Amino acid sequence: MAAAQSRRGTGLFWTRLSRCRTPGPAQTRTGAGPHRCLSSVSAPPPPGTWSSELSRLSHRDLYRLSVTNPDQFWGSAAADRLRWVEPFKRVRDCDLSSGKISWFLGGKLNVSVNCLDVHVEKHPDRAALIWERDEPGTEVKVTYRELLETTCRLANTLKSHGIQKGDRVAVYMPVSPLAVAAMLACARIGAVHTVVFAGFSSEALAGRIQDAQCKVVLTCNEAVRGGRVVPLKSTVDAAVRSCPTVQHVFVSQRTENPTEMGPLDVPLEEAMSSQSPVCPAEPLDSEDLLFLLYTSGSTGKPKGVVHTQAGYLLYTSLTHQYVFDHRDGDVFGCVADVGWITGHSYVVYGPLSNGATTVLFESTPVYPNPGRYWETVERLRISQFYGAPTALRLLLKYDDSWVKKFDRSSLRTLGSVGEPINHEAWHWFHSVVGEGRCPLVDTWWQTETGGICIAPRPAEEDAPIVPAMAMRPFFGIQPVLMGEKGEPLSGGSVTGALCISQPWPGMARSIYGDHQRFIDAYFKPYPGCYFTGDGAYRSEDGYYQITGRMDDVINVSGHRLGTAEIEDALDEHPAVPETAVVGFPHDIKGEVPFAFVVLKEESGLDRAAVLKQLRELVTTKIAKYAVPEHFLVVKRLPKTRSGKIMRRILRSVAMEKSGDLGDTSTLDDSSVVKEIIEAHEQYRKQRAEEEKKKQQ
Ligand code: 7RM
Repeated sequence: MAAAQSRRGTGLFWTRLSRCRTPGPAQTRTGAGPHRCLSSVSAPPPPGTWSSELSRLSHRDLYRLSVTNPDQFWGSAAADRLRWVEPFKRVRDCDLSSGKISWFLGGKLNVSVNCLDVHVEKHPDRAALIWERDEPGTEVKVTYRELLETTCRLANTLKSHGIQKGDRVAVYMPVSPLAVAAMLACARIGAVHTVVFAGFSSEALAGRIQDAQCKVVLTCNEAVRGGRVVPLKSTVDAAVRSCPTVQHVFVSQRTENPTEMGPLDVPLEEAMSSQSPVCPAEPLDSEDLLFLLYTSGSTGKPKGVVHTQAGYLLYTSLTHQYVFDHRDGDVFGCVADVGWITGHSYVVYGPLSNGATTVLFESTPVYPNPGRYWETVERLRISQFYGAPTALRLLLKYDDSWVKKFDRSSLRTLGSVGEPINHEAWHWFHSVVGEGRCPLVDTWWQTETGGICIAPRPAEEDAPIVPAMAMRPFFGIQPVLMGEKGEPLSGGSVTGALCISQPWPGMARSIYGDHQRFIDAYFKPYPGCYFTGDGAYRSEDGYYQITGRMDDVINVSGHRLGTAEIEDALDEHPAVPETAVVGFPHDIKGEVPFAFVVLKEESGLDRAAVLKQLRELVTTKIAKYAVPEHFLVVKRLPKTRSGKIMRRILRSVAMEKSGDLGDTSTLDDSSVVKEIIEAHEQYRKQRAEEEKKKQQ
């Protein structure tokens, strides 16, 4: 009876839909103010609705449906696209103002089954992974059947070492089939993975392990990148010394170099070989934790962003298919590291849930030469290439022949992620790499959004891609721009704080161990809405363009960094009472940290030595890429009467825009500005001289 009713409801809905005029993006935005998401009580749509009806709709109609009837849209997508052990009873129960977000309530499923078993049933011998190893031409293919077996052996290994549902597992590994199997093995048994980018220092790793209270760590003896070996095991050793929760460290042998094994260490391949290649999948609640991923915020402490099972999987699966125009048999090439959210969503979960062949890129864009990406495209016949603007900006400096000598005819879609893509990089990517025939999707999203939220939809009817923008909200995403007084801005040609007014299944659910911080950071600034931390511009046509962060987060080579994290590291130096770090433009990295440093008034202080120690501090506390490119020693920092550092002024000085400092009336002592400008003048001269010497 219930099913019959909602079927009739569906029919009615379509009649209504077919009669209304098609609103363009400019129209859909009006009225999209900060809403409370009312808890939905409607029953899930009947099975088959997605496959028989919705998937045939145009993108425009799908978008309209997704915002007018999210229960219908997401309910049918979830019912038909995912395999459930227990069907869900309710599509969503959300209230953004209190940070309560639940999707597909009452349902049970297993993410690893959806990424592996369902495809093994249909095409066991299709390549799930192509591991593009550091040395070109040494790629390794892993079929869906093999990946399932490896995942099960790893899952059984974890189980036999006491890992149970809900336990946290740290993964500190380079991009490799075992890293993917580790993530999926956790998903299979209901453990929660937290992948830590293998470029982070031992202290950064330890901080994350401690916060998540991980029971085990999975790592490799060494990583291989750009022809060099990078020790990983020794970094883990140093980290776990201060991590009492860690009971075992599993060590995989990426290279043949011997590894010193301690009492916690278990050789991973050996342990797996004695395990069964079959492991029953744990049925998990839609809202059980799938993973934590630490990301930088505006405080010194990175936050463990929480993602859960069904909503995340559905969202990555749908975005992967629609944004990239993924089709059966495609080879999907996302060159991100699995240590970042892009690696989670578009190397692992999105592509595998769609049965794609996904590339694991272990190398760098310039190893052994600047043709590496395109030689890989030719050799692996890559259909979609998804990368970061920072790499493109680096590559376009070389001769175009590095691109043109390779066959790129397999490419169908190009994608960009992580930071704004400038016009030069956009055009080079589109016309040189894509020969002008592949749509280029500039995808905006965040660790917290789980998947792509704003991107062009090239497959949409009469929707041209405007270089470096034309970004439209994905299904279910309702962007709102907020003005300075917190009011929603309507119309085109406006710039404001980018918020999203309705929940979507892929959004983060919490910050691990600190739900209040989750609410405060994302839902308090604009009550009832998710605040992204970014600013954005909306054109007359209703397209969005991201203008950049509005908080103290910077983006170095597409890696997100809190300036406070760097300041905390610098402040540990005994001769440094105070520092302030701001973002400074860089033509390849996008942004680099610029540090203003106050030194203790000590006689005989060796400045050069202190600065060297400061660089080392940041390397050991965070990572190499976080080391400031510029250090400017100043006597004092500009502060308000309440003692807050005015970073805005420092940014202007660094950018040499000191003629335009804005309002300085709240400064405690305005003479500090002159002091800093003079110090900067001197610094500039000194840098210029050093440059000259270098060139001679
Ligand atoms: C996927 C990812 C998120 C921050 C975000 C933005 C910036 C990401 C774009 C972009 C302009 C883009 N997650 N950002 N994509 N800015 N255009 N297409 O990068 O959590 O690591 O970073 O990155 O500032 O808030 S992330």
